Amino acid sequence: MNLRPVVLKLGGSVITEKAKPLTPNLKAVKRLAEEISDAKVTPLIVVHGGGSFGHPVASMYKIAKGFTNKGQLVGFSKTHEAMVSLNKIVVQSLLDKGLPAFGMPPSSFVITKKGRIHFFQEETLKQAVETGLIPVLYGDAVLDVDTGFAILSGDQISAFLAVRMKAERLVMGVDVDGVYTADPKTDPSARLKRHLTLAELRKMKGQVGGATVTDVTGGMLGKMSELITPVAQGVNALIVNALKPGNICKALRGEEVIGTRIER
Ligand code: IP8
Repeated sequence: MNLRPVVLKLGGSVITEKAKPLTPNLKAVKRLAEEISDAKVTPLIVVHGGGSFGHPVASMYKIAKGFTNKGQLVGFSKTHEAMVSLNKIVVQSLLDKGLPAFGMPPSSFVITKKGRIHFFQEETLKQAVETGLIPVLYGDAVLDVDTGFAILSGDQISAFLAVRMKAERLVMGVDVDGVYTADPKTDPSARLKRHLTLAELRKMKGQVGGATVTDVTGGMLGKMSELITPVAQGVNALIVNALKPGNICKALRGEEVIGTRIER
C-alpha cells in the first residue's frame, strides 16, 4: 500500500458562513464530502479551519494572545468545543458518504511553543492512516509551553503533516481561485497566479492578495508562509477554490484544475 497520504485542508471560509457565528455551510460541506468520496484517494488526511466556529470565540477571549488571566480558561475550552462541533459536522458528512472519517482533536496530541508546533505525538495518527481511517483534524486551541495556550491553525497542521508524512501532495481548498497579484474581492485588476516556484513563494510572502479577513491565524498570508517548508522539502502544493464544484475532486486526483500550483 502507498502510505504517502494526500493532505487536504478545507478552509473555514468554505465550510462555514464566515459572517454568521457558529453557522456551517452545510451545502458546501455535503458537496465536498461527495467530491472526496468520488476522488477515491487513499490514504487521505483531512484538516479543516475554524471559520465562524473557532475564530469569533478565540478572538472574544483573546486566546491567540496567550494565557494572561483566568477568565480566558473558559474561553480556551469554548474555542475547542466550537471546533469539536464543526468537526462533528464535517466527520458526519463524510460518514454519510460511507467514508471512514475519524475526528482527531489536535489539542490532545500537540503542544506548541510560541504558537509553533513543538511536540506532536504522531503515532496514533500514523496508525489510524495505516489502519485505513481518514483522520479529520482541525485548527484548535492548544496548550503552549511558552504562552500557556495558543491557536494552532489548520494551515500549520497541514503543512507540518505534509512534511512529516511525506505527503503525495498538499491541497488547500479556499474561497478564492488561488493566489492573486492583489485582492480579487476588491481590486478588478487582480490576476491569478497559476504557478509559483519556491523562490517566488518566498518573495511573495508579505505581498499577496486574496487574503480572507479577520482570521486570528492570518488568511492567505499565513498560508503562504506555512507552505514554504513543505514546498522546500519537495511536496507539491495546490491552492484551489473549494466553493467551485468539482475542483476538490480534480485536485485530489492530481488532475488539471484552475488554481495556484506551487512547486520547488
Ligand atoms: O481557521 C484556527 O484554524 P484556521 C481554528 O485554520 C481556531 O486558522 C480555533 C480559531
